Amino acid sequence: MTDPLLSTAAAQESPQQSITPDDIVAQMRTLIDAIKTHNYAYYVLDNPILEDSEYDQLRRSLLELEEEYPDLVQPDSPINQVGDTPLAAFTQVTHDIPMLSLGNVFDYDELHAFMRRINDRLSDAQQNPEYEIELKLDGLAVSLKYAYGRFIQAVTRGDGQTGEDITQNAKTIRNLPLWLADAADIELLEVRGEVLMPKAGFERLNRLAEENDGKTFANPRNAAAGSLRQLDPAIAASRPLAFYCYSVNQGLPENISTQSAALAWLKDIGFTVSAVEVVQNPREAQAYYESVIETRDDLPFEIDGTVIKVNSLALQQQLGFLSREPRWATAYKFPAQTVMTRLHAIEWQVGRTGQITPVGKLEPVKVGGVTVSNVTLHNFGEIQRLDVRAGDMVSVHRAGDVIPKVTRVWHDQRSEDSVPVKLPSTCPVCDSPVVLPEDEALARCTGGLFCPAQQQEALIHFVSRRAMDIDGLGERWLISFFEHGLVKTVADIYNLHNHRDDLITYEKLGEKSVQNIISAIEASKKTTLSRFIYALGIRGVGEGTAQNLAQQFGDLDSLMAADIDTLLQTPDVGAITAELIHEFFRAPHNIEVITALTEAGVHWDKVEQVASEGLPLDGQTWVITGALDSMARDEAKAKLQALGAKVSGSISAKTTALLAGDKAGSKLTKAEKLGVKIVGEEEFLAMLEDS
Ligand code: I6G
Repeated sequence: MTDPLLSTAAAQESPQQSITPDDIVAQMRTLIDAIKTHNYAYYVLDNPILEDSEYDQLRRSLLELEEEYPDLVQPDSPINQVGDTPLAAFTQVTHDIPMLSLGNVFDYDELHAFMRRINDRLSDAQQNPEYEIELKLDGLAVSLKYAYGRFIQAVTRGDGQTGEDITQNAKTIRNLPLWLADAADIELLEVRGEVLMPKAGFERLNRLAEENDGKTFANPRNAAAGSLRQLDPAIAASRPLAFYCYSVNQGLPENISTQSAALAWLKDIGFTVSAVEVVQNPREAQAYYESVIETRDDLPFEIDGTVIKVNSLALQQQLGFLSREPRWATAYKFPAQTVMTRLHAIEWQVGRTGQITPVGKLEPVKVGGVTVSNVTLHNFGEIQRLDVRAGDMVSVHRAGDVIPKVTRVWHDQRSEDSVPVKLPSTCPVCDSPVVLPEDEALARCTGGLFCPAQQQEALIHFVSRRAMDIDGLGERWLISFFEHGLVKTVADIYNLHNHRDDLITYEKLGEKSVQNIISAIEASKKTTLSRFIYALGIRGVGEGTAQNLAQQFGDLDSLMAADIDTLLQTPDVGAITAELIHEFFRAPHNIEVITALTEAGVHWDKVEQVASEGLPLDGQTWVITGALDSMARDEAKAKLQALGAKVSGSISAKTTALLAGDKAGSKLTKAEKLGVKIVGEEEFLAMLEDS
């Protein structure tokens, strides 16, 4: 992005030109407009139109002009929007007109009742007035004052009567106008609105805090409140805040007679306002409310409802106030998206592919309009991250169609006898051992072939074309046989011929269809070792890995007996997969099923293993550590193995060489200690090239 404005300051240095004050002001105004446009795009729309460096240059150009011509500094110059000196405390300010709160409605009936109450107070001629609807932004209400167009004061709502003077902080809000040229003849203009932090800015701020081990905020509203409450305006200036105006409380031009026109005027004179809709009746108000619910996730800021106001300002005045709320306006709130409840228990569920996930059992609670009694806690790592225990009070969040989530644990309310959660060591369904491979988030049940929670998935995979290829035993029949209890494990498939009558009775299959199924099952008994390994459905073992395992081990017994280091010699098998294979063959139930399969007659021809003899690295053992620039470690491993080397996971005196990439750690130290040859990535690539 280049911008002709970037050269503005340089142009004014030319000695030939005679520059008038008007020229300088024109240059300043052009720069100010460009900076404001960028500020709006960046802070309000989160859609920057300039590179950071270009933006900085615009500001520098303006600053240079202002330093050289201090008398010409424009009242709305954004140069000052970076923060003054820190304050010792905020001053209390009494509002000229109290800052009231709004009543709430939560459904159509309540909305209707609100409008009926208004009708009850209006004359026959005034019945069913027009309403204006705005978004209810989830920020902090503030009042701003302008004297003859110049921003002079910002005050928080406080208790409604008295708030805190946050003028210095408010001045740093990039879309808050410091000068209103079109209101220069208004002695005192008071507007009110919300200061908020747009979602994208909030996420950026929290990400930055996390990277620097700083404090993160629970939500954009807290972040906005925390930012406004900073005594040091420089900190507030560094926060991505925005101001959205929703009312004029003093100084509105007399020709403006409706709330919607007041907002249009505010927009015209330089304020940011959110969407405005004018409706004629409760049905239209309801339809708009529902459309906002649909699109709320696409908005750049968080909202918690809509605000419905009688549009006529005269009628507003006539209706007046009831205690601390206007009678002519109400918030139509969205169902709460975050609520607190008690987490009674944490149960472990086994997924169709063996993943063990913790599920929180909640005291049922309404969130985002639906009752929630279960919440996924995703994995053991998430439990540790949240530090959540059975019995804790938790905040549950549900937005749109997104599944509910625990967003906060109220540790200060924890009972003293609560105990930390432990990962179960055995599967809650089949009792097989549970593994949590290093670097993996999900724990898994190792009883793949036996575990009832996984059996249906295991069956479908087993008969599939690229596995045992039992053509004729389609998924539909298989699931039905499973549901009727005719097959539980994959080994039961080879016993179906003893249930011919059941097949005919349950599924109303003809003799011929049954015979076809049984023949297909019989034909599948002759297979290959690699298909059989693949058919077992071991996690991480796809077709390619199954072929490599068959080639590496030659027979099933050797594969089943292999330890992790031996498994790691197989091309394509990394630490996680090696651990999963190892565990799979240690689960007694899996062995039972495999034995039943071979006893039923499943067999394969002997595997022809390709000898590594004569290959350049035959007889050598390599270890790989660190990150390689040119390829993944698995690829490097496959290349070494293709050259005849064995690749091991640990360094010993028997290691021939260590291939050391970037950030090599303890393996490099150990190799150096043992005098093992160390090969860098360049040398390795040259070696591949040579061979
Ligand atoms: O707290 C508020 C938020 C939004 C409001 C409000 C509003 O309009 C969009 N409007 C009024 C009139 C009041 N509070 C009192």
